[in-house]
Amino acid sequence: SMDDRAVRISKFLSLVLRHRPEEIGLSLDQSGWASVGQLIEASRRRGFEFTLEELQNVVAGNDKKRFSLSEDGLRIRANQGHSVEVELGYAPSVPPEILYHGTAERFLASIKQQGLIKGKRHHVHLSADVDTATKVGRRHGNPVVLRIEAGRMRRDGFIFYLSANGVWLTDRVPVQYLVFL
Ligand code: HQG
Repeated sequence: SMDDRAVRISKFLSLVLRHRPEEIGLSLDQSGWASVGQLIEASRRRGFEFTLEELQNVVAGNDKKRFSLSEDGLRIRANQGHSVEVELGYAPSVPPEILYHGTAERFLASIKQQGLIKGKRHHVHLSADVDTATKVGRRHGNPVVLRIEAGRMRRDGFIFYLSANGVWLTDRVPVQYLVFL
């Protein structure tokens, strides 16, 4: 499991690689990749120091495999969850018949009206198992897990992507594909 230091580095990486690269003067390319050297240097300049080895250990040991290094090890990106404009380049995939979404009780009334919408992120995030969905929901409050008829959605023309760390992504989930358990 991740120790405190690794969690701190992971949270910092999520911030700069998904949401606020400009905060440390970092630039991401259009696929979301940043230079590892520039990342370490830009972070150090802003007062958060970590070594290349620590970075590599965070990528390899991350509980949700949030980040990938390029094959040559020179670039890094977040696998999903961005709010900045990036094109991750995942190919459309055929989802399992049923996927799950973890949310909080207080969002249910609104979800029943609008379906699942993506908010600040690029996609709605779906999980292949109830356990993961429950954990995702708990981040927002009293967790509730919704079933999504992903197979039927796909046959109706909706497109699904599978991120490098196993998160299913789609643009939106209209109410008629949601099952409220
Ligand atoms: C909710 C984590 C009202 C939605 C996780 C969620 C995930 C609505 C919240 C990843 C709604 C958005 C993403 C509607 C959706 N009305 N609320 N119509 N439609 N919502 O954090 O899915 O640990 O942007 O249910 O593992 O919770 O960061 O999305 O509760 O993969 O790597 O609006 O973040 O990964 O919240 O989580 P978020 P999420 P990391």
